Amino acid sequence: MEIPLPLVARGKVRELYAVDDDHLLLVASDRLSAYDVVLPTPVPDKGAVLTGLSLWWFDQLADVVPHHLVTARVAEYPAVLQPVAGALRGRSMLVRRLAMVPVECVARGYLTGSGLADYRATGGVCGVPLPDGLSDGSLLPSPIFTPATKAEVGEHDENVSFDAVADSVGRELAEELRRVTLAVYARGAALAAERGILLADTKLELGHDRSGVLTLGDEVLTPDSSRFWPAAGWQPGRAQPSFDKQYVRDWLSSSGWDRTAPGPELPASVVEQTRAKYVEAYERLTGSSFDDYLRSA
Ligand code: PZK
Repeated sequence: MEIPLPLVARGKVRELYAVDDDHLLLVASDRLSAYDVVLPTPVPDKGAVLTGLSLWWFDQLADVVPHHLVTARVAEYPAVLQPVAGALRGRSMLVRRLAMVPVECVARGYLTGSGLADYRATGGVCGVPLPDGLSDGSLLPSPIFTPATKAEVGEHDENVSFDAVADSVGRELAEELRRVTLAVYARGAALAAERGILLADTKLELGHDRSGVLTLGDEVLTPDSSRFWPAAGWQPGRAQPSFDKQYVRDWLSSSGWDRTAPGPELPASVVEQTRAKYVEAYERLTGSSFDDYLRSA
């Protein structure tokens, strides 16, 4: 469905549109990426699950940091969007336009991914020293702020030190980014742990609103911005199973695909199992029915 607004940015699996000088529309698709490639087969309701989770987290985090959400009820969207309300319901958010801080704000409680690569090369992550003997999936002694700078399209974000962030945006703002990022991680990890889910790491986008208040943007604490692991399967020393994408990864690994674009179409059984994992993540974390969320949007 064509959205009748100017496109501001297109991510791998979502789009951002200009509504007016003060507002943007964030739209999450049902596309899924695996091994950095967007797959041709959508997962029904994935965009709605991620949007519903973000909305719930914004609410859970309201006493930690203000957020950019205005409304996600399509009936409250501007008139120009009413003809496409059906295509936006559940998977979009009307947000305040922020002046984004050009730093990917990442918190890690467990070691994996680019953090593990950094650790193996330097003994720390983003200049934060870590003890010897850690392996893939290890619990860190305490959560750490591991900022990155946004890479060009197609490249990976580059991990940078806290001092590099301070040189770029000023020490005072760098300290505020670290404090907010670690506070969001702490709240997210504690809540997820109560539901049997480990929050390995998470990436936030922060910006300043028109009054200069640091504000949480984008999506937050979703499976696309964070690594969720089933607590029951955690075992450091190997790659951890992904809460949401493990059926996809297992199927892709046995498919003979060489991980170059385009990826293969997924079988219906893998799509259905993966959709069920996304819905399960929503329902376990929020304690609410996903169908109720869809009805409310
Ligand atoms: C903004 N992105 C990332 C998200 C994309 C790209 N409230 C805001 N104000 C100003 N800018 C942004 C936001 C938000 N959120 C977010 N880039 C700019 C992004 C989704 C799809 F293509």
